[in-house]
Amino acid sequence: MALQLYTYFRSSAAFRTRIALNYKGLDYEPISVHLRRKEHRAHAYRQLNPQALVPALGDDGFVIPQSLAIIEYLEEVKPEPALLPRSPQERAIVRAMTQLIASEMHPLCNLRILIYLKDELGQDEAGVNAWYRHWIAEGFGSLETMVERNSADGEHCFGGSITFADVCLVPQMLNARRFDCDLEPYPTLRQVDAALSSHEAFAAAQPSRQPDAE
Ligand SMILES: N[C@@H](CCC(=O)N[C@@H](CS)C(=O)NCC(=O)O)C(=O)O
Repeated sequence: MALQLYTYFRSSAAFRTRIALNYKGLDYEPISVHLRRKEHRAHAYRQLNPQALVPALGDDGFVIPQSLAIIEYLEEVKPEPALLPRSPQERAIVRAMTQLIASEMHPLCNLRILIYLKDELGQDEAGVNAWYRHWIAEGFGSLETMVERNSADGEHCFGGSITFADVCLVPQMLNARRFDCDLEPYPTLRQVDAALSSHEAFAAAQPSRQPDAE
């Protein structure tokens, strides 16, 4: 497979896809789309991804936007090593955790939301930070309980192996740290995050290790 990943080092949604690609041992060409320079809004990128967001995955002429669609696609085209458990019930729980992060938490804390709060709604830095920290606490509060119930070893969100939920957790934890969110109330999430961060698939996907890192 000749894969291209439209990515930005600091993008947590792109970070998810980098982890999944690494975990499955898939080579890809990273193509940097600089968000602060608004390269994602340029006509050429919109032609590829009308939503003007990163990531997007190119595969043989197809361009797939949305990080969850990308990781589901990778799971289908390269099922092993698996990022989903075997039973439908277990898969559903993993997808529920994944969506808690990617569909509930992340969209409220995304760059364009923070810029809108500041530029259009006149919020100062303290206001924007309060918004960010509120939604992180809402999401991680629930996720802490779910992971506590479902992790078999305290090193994975679900069971005893890496799943989509782990792929989404690590980037969201990094984001939360960047915004100085209080992570003390989430000991299980901190423990899982620490265990996963030393795994090479996660370490190599870190923003600081990307070719476009600043
Ligand atoms: N639901 C999308 C979210 C993608 C997204 O929001 N990407 C961010 C970077 S993490 C982005 O491109 N932001 C540009 C902007 O907000 O203008 C996904 O999972 O791929």
